[in-house]
Amino acid sequence: MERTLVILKPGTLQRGLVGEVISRFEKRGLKLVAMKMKQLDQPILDEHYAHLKDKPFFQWLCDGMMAAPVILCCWEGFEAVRVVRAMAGSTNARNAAPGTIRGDYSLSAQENIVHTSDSVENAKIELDRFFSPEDYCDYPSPLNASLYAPDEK
Ligand code: IDP
Ligand code: MG
Repeated sequence: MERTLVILKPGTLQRGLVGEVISRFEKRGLKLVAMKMKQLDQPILDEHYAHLKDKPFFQWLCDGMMAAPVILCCWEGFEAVRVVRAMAGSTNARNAAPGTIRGDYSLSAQENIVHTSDSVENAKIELDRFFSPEDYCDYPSPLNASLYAPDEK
């Protein structure tokens, strides 16, 4: 099964939307395998958003990500990276379709509720950035037979 990183951004915590957003992933059938609350700092954001360091909004983005703690989650499921990314919706929340997380809870290109990994390769790198092996919990998933067919992967 794939694993992907979701970061509930500071605004999500400050607006009291943590439960709502986590509930979406739970209801979809994804499995929560690691979760923690953390105050991010500039060095880890320089690494996490390295692909955006030349953008004019880079420091505003980092400041927003340091305004309050974030909730880091690892969700597991078949094709979880693609599924979770689709649930988040377009980066600019004003373009995000209703029914997506960004499209239902935000109106900004920057303050857009969640970070989601954009590829299987980046999910592995990002999960290693924020979680250690001992952060992951292994537990039975008795509903798997109701969530997936035997030949799905
Ligand atoms: P993503 O979060 O949808 O993967 P990225 O291009 O990786 O989008 O950008 C990371 C984050 O940078 C976005 O989630 C958003 O918070 C911020 N961002 C991206 N583009 C803009 C922009 O044009 N203006 C302001 N903030 C932006
Ligand atoms: Mg991205």
